[in-house]
Amino acid sequence: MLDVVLFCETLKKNGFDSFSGVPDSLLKEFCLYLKVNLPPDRNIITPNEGNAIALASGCYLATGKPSVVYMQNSGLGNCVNPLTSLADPKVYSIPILLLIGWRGEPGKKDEPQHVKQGEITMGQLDVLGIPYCVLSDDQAEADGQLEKAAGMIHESKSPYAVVIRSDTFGKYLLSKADTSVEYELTREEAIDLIVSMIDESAVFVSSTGKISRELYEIRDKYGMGHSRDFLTVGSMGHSSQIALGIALQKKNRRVVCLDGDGAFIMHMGGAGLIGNLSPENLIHIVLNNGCHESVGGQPTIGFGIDFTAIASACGYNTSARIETRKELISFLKEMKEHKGPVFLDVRVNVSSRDNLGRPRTTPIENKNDFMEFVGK
Ligand SMILES: Cc1ncc(C[n+]2csc(CCOP(=O)(O)OP(=O)(O)O)c2C)c(N)n1
Repeated sequence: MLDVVLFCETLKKNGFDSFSGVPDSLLKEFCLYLKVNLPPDRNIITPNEGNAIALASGCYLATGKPSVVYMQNSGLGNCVNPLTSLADPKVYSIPILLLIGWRGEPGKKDEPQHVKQGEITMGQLDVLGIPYCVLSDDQAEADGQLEKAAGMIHESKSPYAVVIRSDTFGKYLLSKADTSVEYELTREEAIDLIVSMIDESAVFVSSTGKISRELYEIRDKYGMGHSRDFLTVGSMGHSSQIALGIALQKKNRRVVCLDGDGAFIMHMGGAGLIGNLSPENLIHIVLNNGCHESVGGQPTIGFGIDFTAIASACGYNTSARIETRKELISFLKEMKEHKGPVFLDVRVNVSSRDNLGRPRTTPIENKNDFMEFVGK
């Protein structure tokens, strides 16, 4: 295993002192090191991975120094366009060091949403023409790889990728997510109240990470089955548009989107479409804990944005911020009086159960059950 402190020192020795990206559970220790040791303007967590490529490009234009961009391999899709039409040597030729967490590595057990991405990661880099190495877990070898990467980046003035396997980094500090108790509700309690107070005919579309896992367990607890829920286990940031697609087709059915703040911010433009198309049966709920809790608790800008003002400006007919249990209960009790689309910014604590399970159904089973329920 690599010592993340030594890894970051080697990066520094090779001239890398600016970082941006979207966190990943596989890079949790690395992200934690950056959070603890760098000033906020040297480690910028971006809404999505494409933004990080653009930010690193701006940084290079201003300083002539390449930056590091980190991401989970599922983020590669979000940066294909800026990698091919901005950083590529045939366009502006911008040197960037990519650190890519390899979820779904063939031969290793992982969740269904990572399997395909794990298989094609190297192929994607090949197609993009980005040279890469798989980071060794031997310190001396890894140092050599980083030195070589830095040399190639400087010479070619273009991106180079270091692909990182699971369990490459040893523990840094206690590496547990900061648990904040700023707000009264936990995310799980908020979901529980929403599930139990919204009419049983409503369908749910939940976002990737622990939101979907908690929703799944809550349905078990109430013996409701899982056919009302489309669990968007991958496709971070897209659940509100899936919900929109359903709401526009099934106007007599209430459609609830359970979103995360990180996911909402990742593709916030979708809010404009919801507001403009204005389906009255859509309820869009952001469970806002101000961080990416599912992958280690790295901060989002969720507490620094007035989501309700954005939703109103986009054209949602109702938008409200909920900070307490009482406020949530009273809003849900009067749900029928609120004209949709409804937007709720529900503030929740950073907390989740250690024994939280994972969906036992496959994504295809989930899709089939859901379509049958929606079709009724
Ligand atoms: C495109 C993409 N980038 C990164 C990830 C890794 N990832 C999975 S869940 C998650 C955090 C989600 O944060 P948020 O939506 O705020 O929900 P929370 O975990 O706090 O409930 C991230 C970054 C991903 N799945 N897809």
